[in-house]
Amino acid sequence: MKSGFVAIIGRPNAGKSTIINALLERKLSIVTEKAQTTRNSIKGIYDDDEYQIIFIDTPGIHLAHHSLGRYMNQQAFASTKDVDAIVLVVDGSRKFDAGDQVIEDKIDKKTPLFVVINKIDLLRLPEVEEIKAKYHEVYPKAVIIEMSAIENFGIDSLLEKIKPLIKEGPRYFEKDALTDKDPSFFVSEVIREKLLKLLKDEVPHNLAVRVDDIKNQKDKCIIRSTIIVDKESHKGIVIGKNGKRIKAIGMKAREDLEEYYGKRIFLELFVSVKEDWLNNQRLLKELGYK
Ligand SMILES: Nc1nc2c(ncn2[C@@H]2O[C@H](COP(=O)(O)OP(=O)(O)OP(=O)(O)O)[C@@H](O)[C@H]2O)c(=O)[nH]1
Ligand SMILES: [Mg+2]
Repeated sequence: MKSGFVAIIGRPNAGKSTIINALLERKLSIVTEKAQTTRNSIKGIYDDDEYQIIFIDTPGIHLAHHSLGRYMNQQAFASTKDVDAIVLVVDGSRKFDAGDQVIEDKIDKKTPLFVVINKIDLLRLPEVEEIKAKYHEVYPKAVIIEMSAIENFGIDSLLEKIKPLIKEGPRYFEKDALTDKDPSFFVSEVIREKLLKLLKDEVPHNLAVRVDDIKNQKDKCIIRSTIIVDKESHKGIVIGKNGKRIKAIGMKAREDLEEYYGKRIFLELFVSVKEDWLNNQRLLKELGYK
């Protein structure tokens, strides 16, 4: 058996989580059109009997304005330590800028690097060539791969190019395992995804989801969860007029969770205000950002 670890890093919104989901052919990591969707490193396990490759999805590297943001960046860079390869995902429709330079400055140059130019479905051919040339100049030793993750283009090519780097090793996780995270992490992420999708502006970035209880019974699963916001005004926005918005969020989350658990879900959502939790070390830890 061959086994190894591969970190997937890049700027927010580049398509990292979309790519890990496509590699695993399962929905592991939440995806939204908003930047800074992923907040933790998440291991996704690919296993085809010959190879077990543990892909690590990571938060987008950005200029942090609070402790949570610093934690997210630290998670991303820490994930690149002791891996067999790094996959740097870039949004091909954006020009190389100072934020991309920060990554170049910090990235470990000894680890084999793949640069994935994603979202090529949005580009014309000369634009693809231009951005490839730029990344070839910045990372002369990297293998550059064109991709459109939403169209599943380039995913197999990436996998086939990574495989030769993976050496003999143990099966680190059970064959059927999808991730290293426990079910409550998955549940909280599904709820957070719906919040991100149904809320506008700064609200989604300032909230967290805590799962208080999961009662997984034979024919149903009862889940209690609290949405943490950092301002009283945000609480009202999350709840909506006559509770309309939180109801919609709960309904959408329940649909996904019923599919995941394969049984009926009873989901109870609460909203709690914890001022400036994004800078509170104790709360960050409690919410799994540690
Ligand atoms: N047009 C296009 N959109 C894409 C492609 N891949 C991903 N997207 C979209 O880009 C947005 C961000 O995708 P994510 O996978 O959440 O990006 P991410 O890099 O994980 O983002 P963070 O977790 O915020 O760092 C979503 O709206 C995706 O549907 C692609 O190949 N083409
Ligand atoms: Mg992501």
